[in-house]
Amino acid sequence: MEFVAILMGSKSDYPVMEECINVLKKFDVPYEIVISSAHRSPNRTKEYVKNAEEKGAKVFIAAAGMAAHLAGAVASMTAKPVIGVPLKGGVLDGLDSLLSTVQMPSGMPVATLALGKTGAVNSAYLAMQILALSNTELGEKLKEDRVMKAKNVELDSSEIEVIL
Ligand code: RP5
Repeated sequence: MEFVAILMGSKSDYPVMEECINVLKKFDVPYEIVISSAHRSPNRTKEYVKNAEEKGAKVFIAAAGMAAHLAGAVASMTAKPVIGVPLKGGVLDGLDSLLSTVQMPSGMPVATLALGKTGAVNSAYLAMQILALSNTELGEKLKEDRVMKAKNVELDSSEIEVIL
C-alpha cells in the first residue's frame, strides 16, 4: 500500500504535526507517523526509513526544531522525495531549524516548507501532489479543493467588500 511516512524529532513536535495528519485524513490518504530523532535515535531513524520504504512509503515528511537535521538525515537514507518542516522553538525561534533544514548540499534535496503550522499543512498538500502524479482520483480531489478555496475567497470578500 502506498503511504506518506512522517517523522518528527520529538513528542513536543506533535501538536504542530497534527495539522499535517488532519489534512491527510481529510483526503483519506494513508500515512504513518513516528517520533524518531536524527540526533537522539539515529539508528531508529535509519531502520524506520528502510522499513517504511519497503512497506510502500512514496514520500517522506520530516519535521524538527532547533538543529533540525532530521529531514537531511532522512534524505541521506532514501531516494524518495523528502519534505522538510522546520519547527519553531528554542531561543532562535525557528531560524535555526529553517536554515538547518533548507541548506542541503547539491544533489541531496529536501523540499523545505514554511516554519511551523503552515509548513505542516503544506507538507501534507505537497506530499499528496506527489502521490497524485500517479493517482488520478487524488488529483481530482486536489483540484476540487482548489475550486473550494477560490469560492471561499469570493465568499469572504462578499461579506466585507466595498467596490465602487
Ligand atoms: C528537535 O529538538 C525536536 O524536533 C524538537 O523540535 C526540538 C526540541 O525537542 P525536545 O527537547 O522538546 O524533545 O530535535
